[in-house]
Amino acid sequence: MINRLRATRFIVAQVHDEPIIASLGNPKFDLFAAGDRPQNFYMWNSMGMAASMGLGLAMARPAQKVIVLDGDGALLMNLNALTTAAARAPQNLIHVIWDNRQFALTGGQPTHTAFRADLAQLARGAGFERVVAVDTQEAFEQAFLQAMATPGPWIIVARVDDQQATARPPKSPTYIKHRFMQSLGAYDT
Ligand SMILES: Cc1ncc(C[n+]2csc(CCOP(=O)(O)OP(=O)(O)O)c2C)c(N)n1
Repeated sequence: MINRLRATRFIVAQVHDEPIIASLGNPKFDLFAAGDRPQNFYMWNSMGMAASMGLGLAMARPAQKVIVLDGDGALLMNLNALTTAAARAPQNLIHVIWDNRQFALTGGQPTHTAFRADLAQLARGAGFERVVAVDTQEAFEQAFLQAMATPGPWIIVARVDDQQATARPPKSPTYIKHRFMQSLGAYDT
């Protein structure tokens, strides 16, 4: 099984100024722990919205890879994000889903992937062609490097352990948003 923090550290070591949008809960906590940077967007509370935000940004900035770090629970709350992203199919989108089969942050309640749901199959059914399911660090690294080097959109479903994150990013959405937009050159000043 993959350790989410270790895999997130690998991602942060590979990127330069590519934006990373991290879903609420452990994905964003581990992104902060792996390396804070203005190009990190930490989603607070808006469950499922990292996927939608990543799609919008990827469409607006086609020349740059846009990375989304999602949780299985969050994505399952916004499954239509998959069908919309597959229909638009921005080649620069890399959507990583950390599947720990639970809503870890709120007490470890099982998500539907703990029963019969398969996120890679759902992504294929939505229309994605480049879908990889991985359960070792080595396979994850290989998949991520391929996604960075070749056109997508890419979906990487990574089976992770249930380790909880310990670090917490800043809690001001306004600060996070302005810093992020400035890093993208979205402001004149
Ligand atoms: C609409 C909505 N319902 C519930 C919550 C409470 N909530 C915050 S994080 C979370 C669990 C997220 O699960 P997942 O995306 O799988 O990440 P994990 O916690 O497992 O890392 C829940 C239920 C919320 N923020 N918004």
